[in-house]
Amino acid sequence: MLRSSFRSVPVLCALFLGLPTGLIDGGRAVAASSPDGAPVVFTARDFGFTGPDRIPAGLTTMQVVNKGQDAHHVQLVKLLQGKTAKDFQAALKAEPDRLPRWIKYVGGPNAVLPGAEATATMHLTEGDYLLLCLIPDKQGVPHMALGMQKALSVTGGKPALVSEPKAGVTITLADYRFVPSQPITAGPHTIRVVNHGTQPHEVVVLKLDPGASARDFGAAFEPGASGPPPGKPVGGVVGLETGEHAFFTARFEPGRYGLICFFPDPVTGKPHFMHGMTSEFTVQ
Ligand SMILES: [Cu+2]
Repeated sequence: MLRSSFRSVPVLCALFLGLPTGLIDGGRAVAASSPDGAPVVFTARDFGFTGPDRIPAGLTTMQVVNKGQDAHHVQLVKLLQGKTAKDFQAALKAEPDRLPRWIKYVGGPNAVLPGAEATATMHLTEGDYLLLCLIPDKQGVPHMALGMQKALSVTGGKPALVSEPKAGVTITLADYRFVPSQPITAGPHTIRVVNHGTQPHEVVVLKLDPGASARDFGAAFEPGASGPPPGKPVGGVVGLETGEHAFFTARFEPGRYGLICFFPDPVTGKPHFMHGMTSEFTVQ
């Protein structure tokens, strides 16, 4: 299942099929009213998101609860130039092999398995956003083309958070590597992620099987690979633009972990892990 979830990320951009109209939830606007610091919760299923249609601008903690049978994440993108969710669908139909240039990658909680949840915190300015799941199914069709798109309006109002969370560790994203500021210890952590690369990057945190590397995990999704990936995704932050930062929270148990980026390189088309964007660490 997980294997199929990530297998086609290398060719993700080639796999956007024509999107049926009406996939994007056009339901009533519902404002999220969360107490101080409480996350805005979205539920992921096979294949769709449910959650609020409208939230206040500002520092926002977003949680994805995976109630599906497959791995899911939330890639939050901002629609620029006054574009709408319908424009997004039309652009993908017209040019199925790439995402439109007028979107901005603004993070979101990264992949978790069924029954698990992940949390990320981002600065959200006013505007129109989409929640997307870029993870492909067994046939290589991204979940977003199967219905995992949700419109989100970010408007003025009182944000749930007023100051950034305190992060003990920063993971810097570069072309093509992860640079942690210090070792990650056992227990719960809030981790700051900043992209100092020249293109969007993500960080997927992996709980690795004994003896496995993050590169081994990535290799399980390359064409022709067989067998399940040696580990599982336990969150992180999905694609972030150059210069942007976000936070995620995760609880680390003693053991072996990895970091990996599946974002495709615009020149080679290969996922960044094939350019070396993986690393491992041991939590004592
Ligand atoms: Cu990357």
